[in-house]
Amino acid sequence: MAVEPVVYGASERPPRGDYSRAQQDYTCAQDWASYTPADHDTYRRLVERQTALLPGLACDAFIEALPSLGVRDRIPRFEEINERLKPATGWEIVAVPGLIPERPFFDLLAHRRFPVTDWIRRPDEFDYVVEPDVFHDLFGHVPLLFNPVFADYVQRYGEGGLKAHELGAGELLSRLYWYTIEFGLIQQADGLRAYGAGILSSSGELRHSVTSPQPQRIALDLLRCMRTRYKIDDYQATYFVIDSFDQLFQMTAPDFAPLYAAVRSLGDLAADVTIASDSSITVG
Ligand code: HBI
Ligand code: FE
Repeated sequence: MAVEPVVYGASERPPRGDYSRAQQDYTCAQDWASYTPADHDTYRRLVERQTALLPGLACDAFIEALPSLGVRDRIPRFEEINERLKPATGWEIVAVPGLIPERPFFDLLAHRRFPVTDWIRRPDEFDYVVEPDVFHDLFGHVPLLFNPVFADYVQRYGEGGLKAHELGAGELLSRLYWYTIEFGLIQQADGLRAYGAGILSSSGELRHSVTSPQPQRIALDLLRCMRTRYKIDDYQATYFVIDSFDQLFQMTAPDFAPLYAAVRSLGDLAADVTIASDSSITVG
C-alpha cells in the first residue's frame, strides 16, 4: 500500500519525492543509479562551497567528523557511509523520499536509523530549496551522528518523540528538534559556533547565526524552547545556545510530561519575543 506524502507546513505545493517507492516505515532504496551528472555536480559544488565557509563558524565536533562522510565529488552511496557510521555509533542512514510523518520519523530515530532524503535540489535551487534534500541531510545532519554523545541525544530525542506523539505533544517536541538539531549553537572556549544542521548546510545562515547582531541568542532552557514557535522559511529570530553536547544530553534525561503541561499553561511565544527570564548570550 503506497504511503501518503507529508508536506511541511500548510503549503499546497506537491512534495518533491516519489512516495510510491516507500515501504510502510516510509523508507525506500536509495535510487543511486537515477542521479544524473548534473545531480552529482550540484552535490560536489554544494560540498565545496559549504566546506570553505566552516572555519570559525562550525563547531569543532562537526569539522572533525565531516571527513567521515567520505566522497565529496559525487553523491555518496548510503551504504558507503553506513560502513563507517554503524561501527562508530550504531547509527545507520536510511533513504526516504522526503519529509515523513512525525511518528515514523520518531520511530526511526529511536532505532538509530536516520532518514535521509535521497533526491537532490535542481541547479536553479542551488542557494535554497524549501524541503530538505540529500545535501541538507547528509552534509548537515550525518557528520554529528559520528559523535557518540550527540548520537545518543538524537536517539533519546526519538524515544521522547514517541512518548510526545502519544501525548499529542509532537509539535512541542518538534520545537526542541528545531532549536537544537536543526538550528542549535554551542559556546566553545574560542567562541560561539553552529552545530545545527539547518545552519551548517546553509551558505547564508552559517555566518549570520554566529556573528549577526540581529537575532537574539539565549541559553537553552527546555521550557523556554518548547514555548517558542519557529520560522520555516527565513533566518531564525532566536537561537538557543548550549555549553556542550553532554549538557544537552543531561538536560533531556527527565520525563517531559510536566514540561508539556507547563508550556500549555504559560502559552506559546513568537519566534522573536524576549522574556525577563531569558539568559542572553552576546556575540564577539
Ligand atoms: N521527515 N524526512 C524527515 N526529516 C525530518 O527532519 C523530519 C521529518 N518529519 C517530521 C520532522 N522532521 C519534524 O517535524 C520533527 O520534529 C518531528
Ligand atoms: Fe534537517
